[in-house]
Amino acid sequence: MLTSKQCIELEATYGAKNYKPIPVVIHKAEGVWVWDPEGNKYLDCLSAYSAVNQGHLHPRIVQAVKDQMDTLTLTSRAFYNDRLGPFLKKLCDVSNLEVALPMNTGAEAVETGIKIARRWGYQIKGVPANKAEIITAKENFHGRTSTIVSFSTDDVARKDYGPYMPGFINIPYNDLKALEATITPNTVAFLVEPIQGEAGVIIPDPGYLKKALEICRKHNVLLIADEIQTGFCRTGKMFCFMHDDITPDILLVGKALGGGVFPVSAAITRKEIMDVITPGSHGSTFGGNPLACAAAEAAIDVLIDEKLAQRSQELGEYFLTKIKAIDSPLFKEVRGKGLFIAIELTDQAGGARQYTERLKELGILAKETHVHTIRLAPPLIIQKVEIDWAISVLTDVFNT
Ligand code: IF1
Repeated sequence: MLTSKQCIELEATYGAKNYKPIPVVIHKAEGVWVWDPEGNKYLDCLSAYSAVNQGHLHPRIVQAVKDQMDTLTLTSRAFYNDRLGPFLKKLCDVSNLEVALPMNTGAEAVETGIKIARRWGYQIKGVPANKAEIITAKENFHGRTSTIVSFSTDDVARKDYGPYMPGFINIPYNDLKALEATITPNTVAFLVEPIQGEAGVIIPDPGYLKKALEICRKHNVLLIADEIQTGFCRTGKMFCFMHDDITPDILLVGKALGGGVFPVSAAITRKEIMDVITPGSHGSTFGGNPLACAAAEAAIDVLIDEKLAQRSQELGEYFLTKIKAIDSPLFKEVRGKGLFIAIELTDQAGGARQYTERLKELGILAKETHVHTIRLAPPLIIQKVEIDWAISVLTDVFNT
């Protein structure tokens, strides 16, 4: 077996330098725990950016994939396969929506949402050709394609990738007045994260999404919710929009839909909107493949049968309360919804990275976001004793 050092050196030599990982090599995993090649054990408090909500190697998901692997893996969409229909039905049922278009990565789901909204704008709303506008929020993160980085406000993600895609207008997050003031007759959609993940778990005022939807309805604009990170029980409900008792016009999902096994994503909407997508106008070789569908169906079943929304809600509250109780001069703010938690450190703390590296030394894997924030998002199957252990480590690191 390669040592951690060898693995890191190989990546440094043969890999592009588009990441700066915490210096830990993960060799195997089970549930909330991961191990490096030397046998050190760590609590995973990132969950692959919420793609492993069900826990690593969930036996039911692994079994579903193994069974499917022996039967059928890939057909393309040139033919039907017997796993896609049942998967789409399940996905629509849990989303309160009617029809879904399966893709692979989150960025592809976002691209799909943009394409649906633009077509809807031209063909249903009657926007003049090539004039469609989509409103987005500053500090957004929706992925890394050339179109998506066009409306990023993060210079690191965007710089020197132009020419940029036109047709996007950024407004401040959590600002309903700006939303209404920015809508024009050519606005087709407002694309927004219900909680901004990469920006540092930024939670808008209660009712933000509900009021945004009202404004969108009033002006015949589609609300597109990017729940790629907030979805599938991360925030204490199946989807974050459910806290507001609404349903967006277009819902974008990914990450945990693949059960930690495959990239599986989708754009989900109502029939009358999705009908603008016609044969040949969109697709993907791997989107809707039977292996992905098997993983995704099991992934959704696990969330429901193990009541992971409720667990996320209850354990999230417990974890958040306990973190807030750590008396640390380094904390500027501790916030969260469900098991989606962030610790924002003071400027004096000198950057979050040294603390994520220290946490790693003590057996907790977490990742800083931007300079000052540490995100804590363990698999939703985490147990109270494991949270208690994490609190003791966090106390060691921060109660200085
Ligand atoms: C990386 C961040 C998290 C997302 C939302 C779409 C996508 C993402 C709300 C695109 C992806 C990932 C990408 C990953 C790191 C991670 C991330 F820090 F970059 F912003 F989670 F916070 N919408 N987020 O959060 O999905 O195409 O990646 O499947 O390394 O870029 P994707």
